[in-house]
Amino acid sequence: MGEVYNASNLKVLHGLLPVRERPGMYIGSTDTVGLHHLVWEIVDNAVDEANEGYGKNIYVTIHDDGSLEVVDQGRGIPYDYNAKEKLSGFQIVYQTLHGGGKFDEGNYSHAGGLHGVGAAVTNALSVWMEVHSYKDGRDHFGRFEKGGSKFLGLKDLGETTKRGTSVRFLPDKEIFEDTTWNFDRIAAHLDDSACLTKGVTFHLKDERSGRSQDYYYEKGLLEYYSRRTVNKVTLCQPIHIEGKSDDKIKVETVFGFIKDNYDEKIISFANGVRTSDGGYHVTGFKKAVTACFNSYASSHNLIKKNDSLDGDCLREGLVCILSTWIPEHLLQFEGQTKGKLGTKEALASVDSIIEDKLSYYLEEHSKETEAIVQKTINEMRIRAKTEEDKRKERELLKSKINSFTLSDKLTPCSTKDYLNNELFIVEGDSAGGAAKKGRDPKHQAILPLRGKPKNTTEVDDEKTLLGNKEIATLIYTIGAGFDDDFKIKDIHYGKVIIMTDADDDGSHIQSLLLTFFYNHMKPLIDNGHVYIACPPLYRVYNTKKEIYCYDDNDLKVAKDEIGKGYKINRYKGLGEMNYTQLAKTTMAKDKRRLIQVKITDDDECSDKISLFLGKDSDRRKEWVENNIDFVVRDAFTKEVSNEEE
Ligand code: TSJ
Repeated sequence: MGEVYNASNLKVLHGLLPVRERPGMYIGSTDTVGLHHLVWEIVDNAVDEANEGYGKNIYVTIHDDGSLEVVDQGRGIPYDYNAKEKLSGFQIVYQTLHGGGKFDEGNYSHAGGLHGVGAAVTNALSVWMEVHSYKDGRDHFGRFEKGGSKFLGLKDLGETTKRGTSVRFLPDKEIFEDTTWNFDRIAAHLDDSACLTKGVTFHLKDERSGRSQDYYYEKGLLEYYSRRTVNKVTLCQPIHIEGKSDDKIKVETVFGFIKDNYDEKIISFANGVRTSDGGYHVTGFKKAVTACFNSYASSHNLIKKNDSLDGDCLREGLVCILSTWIPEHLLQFEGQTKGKLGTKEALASVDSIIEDKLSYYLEEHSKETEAIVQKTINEMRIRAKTEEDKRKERELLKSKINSFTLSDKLTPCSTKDYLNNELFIVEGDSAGGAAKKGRDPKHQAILPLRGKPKNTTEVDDEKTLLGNKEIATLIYTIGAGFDDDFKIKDIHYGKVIIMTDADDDGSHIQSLLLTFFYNHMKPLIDNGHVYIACPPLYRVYNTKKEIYCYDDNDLKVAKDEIGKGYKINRYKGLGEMNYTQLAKTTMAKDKRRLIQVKITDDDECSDKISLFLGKDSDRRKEWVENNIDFVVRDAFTKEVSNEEE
């Protein structure tokens, strides 16, 4: 009987070759991330079937031989001959790249698969694949080999009481760098799938270690929400809304507000795929929530007639899980990593489903709603106040500067040849002293800054800066105003040179100053007036000669040049140099090395500028190093003859 392969089915197809030739196009990569895509392609098909209401269990087994098996309890894959395609159902699913595993229009299938060709892609990248379709009381079996190019025919293995599909495959070592399955990675995916497919149990078993774990969410998203908000004080019970729009878009969301929390956390999915960049479904959600709370607030006289609640303020403390299922013909992903839902219809659908139900809900839960509205109003007040604070502080600084008499801290220079004059901003009073003595008094002025502000927060840092007397001096000294009033033609110095040590304090002061210039005197940077001084790292000398070195290459050259019997001084900071050394190196127009500060990417810079003021000095330093372009100017490291010393 059906115990033998049906010879007419024994066919060799080469339709899958493109997948083997360019696996990256189909599964992203051939590393471990790509390897696991093979599993998602198979599992997601089983999940789709469960989602349609067929089957309550999905079994995933990592076998000892390196193969992986997925079993569901669905309708079983159609195995019969398809006259139009002249192929059996098995072959269409596993050996062709079009259409994938779907025989009907499969309304809400997963889109996790890269091009919807799921099972065939996995087959193409496997040494072998074995499939059982338990359907109509019979067990139909098929085996593929050599990346799906060889089909050994369909076998009827006889009667069975089972229902469902089983797929087992061995990934090809010729394709993947490493074919070792990662239990935790698979577990995390199954956990996500379980949450979105409530009532279905995912059984994961690892024969290699004997480990096994089940994933089951009775209430789906609601439990996911509870897990995220455990131990948190919330302003309301979780709000659970479900619905389906006219264009058959299904929406489910669970959300709530956490007290005294300022984050907005929206975890969104479209057809079982995480949309980490949001998209139209998220926009629809925000629109509905803002509208409902606004209409509640005005109809209950919680806000004035023409006022409205700000959406951003409303969403502070929001935790939301939003899952949408979009009919296949409407489903569209955008963005480089396809992490954004591009289905425009989702906006109106999600908006109307949520608005419909949420407006009733709010009326029925007036106490909680009022607390959330109050939180929003408070937040709006705080924000308005912060703006007001900022304005006041500016005014204060302005009045300070206008009434300022030159601080005795500044050591000015004697000529008014502004563009040839240089202002050295020096870290610390002692380095300031040396700089003062070593300078060219005609053209070089010195402004010492005190040690860095300690333990400052984002806001405090800016405040410290603006409230800092030296900064006020700096603004006055540069002489061209600041912010909107800054006039580049009025600057009193052609070069503003930051001279600090190459240590953490030095780089903090450096980034504070650069931030200050960026925020309040941007044209100064744009026009190339801001520089960073580079003190030498070494002095190589003998009794006759000395050479200052600014990097290791200089050092090599200097050692050769001085020759036998050279000696080396290594400088750890400006403090180790006396004023004559400073005068001969870091401050000498013809010998020093200066770095001109330029903004490489302005947009990026605006985005990241808050980083400067944040707490993380390592990240800040890294950012300054990566994004502010250091262009070496006046780069002279010539030999210095030692006349006096
Ligand atoms: F990935 C895969 F294709 F290999 C695969 C598919 C793997 C696993 C574990 C399960 C499945 C799968 C496919 N499970 N259930 C189905 N169902 C169908 O293909 C199917 C069956 C009947 C009908 C019908 O309209 O009668 C429709 C479909 C989509």
